[in-house]
Amino acid sequence: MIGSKRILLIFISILLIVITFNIGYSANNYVTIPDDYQTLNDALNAVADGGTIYIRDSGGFYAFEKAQIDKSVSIIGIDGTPVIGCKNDTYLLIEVLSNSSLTIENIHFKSSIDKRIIESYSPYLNLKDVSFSYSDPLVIKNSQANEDVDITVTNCSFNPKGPVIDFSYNANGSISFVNSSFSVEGIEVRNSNGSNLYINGNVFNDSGIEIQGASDSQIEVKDNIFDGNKVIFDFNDFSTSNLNISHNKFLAPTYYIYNRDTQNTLNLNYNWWNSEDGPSIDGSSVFNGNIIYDKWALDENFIHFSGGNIIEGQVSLKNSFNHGGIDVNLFLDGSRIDSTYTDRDGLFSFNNLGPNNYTLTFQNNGYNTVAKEVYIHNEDININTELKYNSNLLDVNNDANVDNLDISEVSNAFGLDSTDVNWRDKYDFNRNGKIDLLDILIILRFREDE
Ligand SMILES: [Ca+2]
Ligand SMILES: [Ca+2]
Repeated sequence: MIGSKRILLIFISILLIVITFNIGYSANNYVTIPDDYQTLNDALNAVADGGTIYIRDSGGFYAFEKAQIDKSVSIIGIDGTPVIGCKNDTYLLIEVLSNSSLTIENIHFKSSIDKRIIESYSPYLNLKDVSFSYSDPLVIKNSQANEDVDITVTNCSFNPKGPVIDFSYNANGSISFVNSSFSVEGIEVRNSNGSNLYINGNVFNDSGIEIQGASDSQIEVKDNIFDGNKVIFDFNDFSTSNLNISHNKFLAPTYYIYNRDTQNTLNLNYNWWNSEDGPSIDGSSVFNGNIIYDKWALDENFIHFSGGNIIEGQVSLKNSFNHGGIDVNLFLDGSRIDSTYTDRDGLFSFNNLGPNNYTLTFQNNGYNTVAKEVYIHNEDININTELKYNSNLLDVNNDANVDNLDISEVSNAFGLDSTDVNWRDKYDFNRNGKIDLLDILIILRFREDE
């Protein structure tokens, strides 16, 4: 009897382990629609917190009922891009609750225009490679004050309705729209107070950006293309000094730009307005309110700007009487965008430069090249530098040494001046038009320093 009790105990223990294991296992880290579950709600119930729901593209259309998300979950399309929408009687497809975080990748949401796809109260929302057509696609809200939001929309497309940020409470953190496209309606921000707003690298077609309420935060609208027939900027109550709307291409022929905020200037400098003459405000375009746009790109590569800044300065050649002909090159992002030579006094300048990080190089045969990093924010820059000669200047007989043979060769030309028939520039190290003691001293001093 004791033996069989023991066996029973062992059996129960094993059973418990198996059950526990199964429970652990059944909180699935991965579930797939339609392989494991047919509906989004069933998949959400089955998936573990932190898990992933894969939706397989079957070539058809998934019509789901409203789903509430109250955990951390990723929803990812596989085997193509699955097309998903609301069931006929459903108004809202995905409600993201405040205690959750949601990632969606590679899904095409398609529903009639009166149906909302995502309404989020979560501070963590990450959409990537998601396209929305016809629907009321995305409304982002918040549920308590001073949360660190981290909302990113990358490589997504919205047509014809755009996403809406509509916070009820002040937030921290950031909201980013990156490399996405917006048609007909662009991005609407009703309130994003406190959180930074980054709108970078997007394409807006017949659309734009409406901001009402974005104080105490950074607003960056950079590297976007505004195309189509019209572009709309409508800013109101954006009270922040940290506003950067630059390096955008306004290609649309008509723009409606409103600044309804009487306290703050809407700074639209350093954009490309599809003409080297800047924005065209005659005809049907409207610039309304306190807006500045007196500096603009003169080319769509954003190299030169009307009313831009100057980099100027003076370069000297060490121990020389003449600083002309130094090769000065200007680089932006590794590409040479301009070049010039110094005059006799070593002076040079580049004009019409916009806000960027530039690199300047100063080159002259026989001298060590000098490179300088320059950042223009909104001011002129003055650079002074000196180039030091090297052995290439002084090794006049080209034998890779600076020695008595070079001194002897220079000495043979001693006393010549630049009007003489036998004159050779290369012996006149200090460029004073004479082969004299100073030139020989330069060799002697160089050898002492070595
Ligand atoms: Ca030599
Ligand atoms: Ca000389």
